[in-house]
Amino acid sequence: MTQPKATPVESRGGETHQTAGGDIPVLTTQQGVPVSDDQNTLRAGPRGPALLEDFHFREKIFHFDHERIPERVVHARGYGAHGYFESNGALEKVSRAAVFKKGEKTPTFVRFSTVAGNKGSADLARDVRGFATKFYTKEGNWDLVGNNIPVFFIQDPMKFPDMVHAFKDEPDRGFPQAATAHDNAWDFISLTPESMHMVMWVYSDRAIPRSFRFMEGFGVHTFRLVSAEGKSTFVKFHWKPKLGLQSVVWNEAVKINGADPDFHRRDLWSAIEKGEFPEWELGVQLFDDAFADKFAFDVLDPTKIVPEEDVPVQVVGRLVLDRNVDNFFAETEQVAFCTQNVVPGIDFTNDPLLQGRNFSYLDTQLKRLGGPNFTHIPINAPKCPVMNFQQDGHMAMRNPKGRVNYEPNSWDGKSPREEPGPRESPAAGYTSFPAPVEGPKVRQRSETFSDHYSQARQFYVSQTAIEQRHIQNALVFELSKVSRVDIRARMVSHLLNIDAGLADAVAKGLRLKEAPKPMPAAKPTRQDLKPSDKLSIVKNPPKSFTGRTVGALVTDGVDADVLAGLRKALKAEGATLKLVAPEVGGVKDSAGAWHDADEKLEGGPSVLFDAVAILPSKDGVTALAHLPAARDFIADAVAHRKFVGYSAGATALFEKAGVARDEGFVPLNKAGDCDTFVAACRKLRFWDRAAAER
Ligand code: HDE
Repeated sequence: MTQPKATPVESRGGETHQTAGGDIPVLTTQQGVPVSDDQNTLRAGPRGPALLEDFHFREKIFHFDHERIPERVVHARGYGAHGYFESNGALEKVSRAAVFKKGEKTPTFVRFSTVAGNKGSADLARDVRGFATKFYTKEGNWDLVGNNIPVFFIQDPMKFPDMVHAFKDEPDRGFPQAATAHDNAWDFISLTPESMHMVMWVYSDRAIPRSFRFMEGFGVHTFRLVSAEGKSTFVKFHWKPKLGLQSVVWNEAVKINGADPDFHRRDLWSAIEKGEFPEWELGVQLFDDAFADKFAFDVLDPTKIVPEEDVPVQVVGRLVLDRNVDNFFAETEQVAFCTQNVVPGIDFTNDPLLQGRNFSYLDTQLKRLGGPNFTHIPINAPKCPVMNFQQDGHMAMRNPKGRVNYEPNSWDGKSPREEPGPRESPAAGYTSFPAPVEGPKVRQRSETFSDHYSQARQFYVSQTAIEQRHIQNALVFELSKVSRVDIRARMVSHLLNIDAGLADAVAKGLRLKEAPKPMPAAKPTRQDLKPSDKLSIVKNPPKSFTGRTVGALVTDGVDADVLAGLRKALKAEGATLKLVAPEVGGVKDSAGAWHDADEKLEGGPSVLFDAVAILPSKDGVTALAHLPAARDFIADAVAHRKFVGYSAGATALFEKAGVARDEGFVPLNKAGDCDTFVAACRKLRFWDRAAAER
């Protein structure tokens, strides 16, 4: 465990007035005036009216009234952590960026987020997750503002406000919160065929990750890397989680949102507090103009991927998150990512969405952080020298001395000057890659952006049967919340262009009275692309239970050896054991030893764990089986295809809960059985039980 943090008073202190007693700082106003009474306002007599001259009260309330800043217009709910990026040097020849030099360790700050919900919404909303990384490099800040899904809904930034309006709560009624299961969202989607590929991803398990630690990240757009010699290479960025990918199932997500709306932020925070630092590999797909020209899709189209089978992902470094924030507002809330923040050796392409983003992020920070000096806030300030002649403005914190505030000047010759190069010199300033540009001014979508169904199909057919069923169920769930039948039918028309089986399952799930016709497509000849195994989560299991948690339901008399064995086996795996008991105080084991519980049963449902162990004693199970929360605990674990370890005493609870044992159940009668149980848990889910699911 890390050391407890400094108390707020200490960390807010610095030099302080001391109390008469000596070592406690005196409370002061913002002006530093010592306060004698912080409990009572100044008034004319004990029962009289408040006095306007109470400057302490007025200042305190004034400051409180202004505590909130506008939440982000999208990605409002997020959670951040500090860490570092360590380069393995594989990109040294491809990019001149210092961040990619072999062995270079660059401090980073990452913020994960959901997109649609407000700041107080629940973590397990079905949504894209933001994965934004700020690299404080020696040559300035580089922001890689990505998502956990490699494509996007739209191809042109002009449509972003419409898309966001349609997805968020409806303007007349102000709901639903953090959900696309409503008419406006599906009206927009079904009128926007370019979103179909993204629809496959968002209604797959990718949009309900088990935790931030178990999800991939993507830069989405094609970027450029530029070498010291000025050679450009196209690049797509990937973050690959060291712990592998894992998602929850929808019924679990719904229940987690009730049981622990902070499930994802708590998970990240606790992992870092425990010293289990989450880690990702940074991977790149590199390709040149020749590949871009022959590739079946336009590499500038953000609704398309480049399959890993076509261009393999090469690992170029690792990201480790090893420090929680000290102050959520100062760091996570005030961090300002801007896609325009690039460093020498990293450049943009003409992806229209990326070009639009480059305007939006800078603009939105002005509103959110209140002025042009948001780069002075410590979380946004580069960790390399910053020297220019920009000055003044709201909250200016960097205020240089002296007379010179312009360039060129003829004063002391020590004020900053630009450094044009040569490019290969490490000191050379940022130069844009001189990509030739010509053409008429038009508002026109390129023909090469017009195939909206082929990659959507490729994603769908690359999934396992269980993952396909989850997509079908998600679409049926969402469209069942849409009141207009014509919108439901319009969506099925699109699905007919993706996969007949998918369209059929959704049409049946909705019970459409009439079978819709396929949507006329801009490019009617959908290509049947080769399936890509990398697109499936289930086909790429982590083969380890590291970083996961078992919830053990225990009563008095729990077998002391089994409990010790389970703790040991999980520790060896790098996993955690949490005890769930009828009372939070804890239980006494069969040897008479006391174990504090981590959760009271009602507050620790099985949805919060990756696998469960049901370990009541034979005496303890009778009372346990009477508790609805105990029956839900096991029934949900089974419905969510979790592995179940169990004591002999547990069978009475299974009977009461109407649960039948299968091969996903592992008996835990002695300490030695625990290794078998943990080995089973490495598969994460007993998917074979899925046969029972519709
Ligand atoms: Fe964003 N996006 N976005 N976005 N985005 C914002 O900037 C925008 C897009 C992403 O944790 C905003 O600081 C436009 C794609 C993340 O602070 C805003 C378009 C991708 C975050 C904005 C897009 C993203 C944002 C709101 C279409 C994945 C959270 C607050 C042209 C590659 C960053 C803010 C954080 C945040 C605009 C599309 C990722 C309004 C106009 C594609 C992870 O500027």
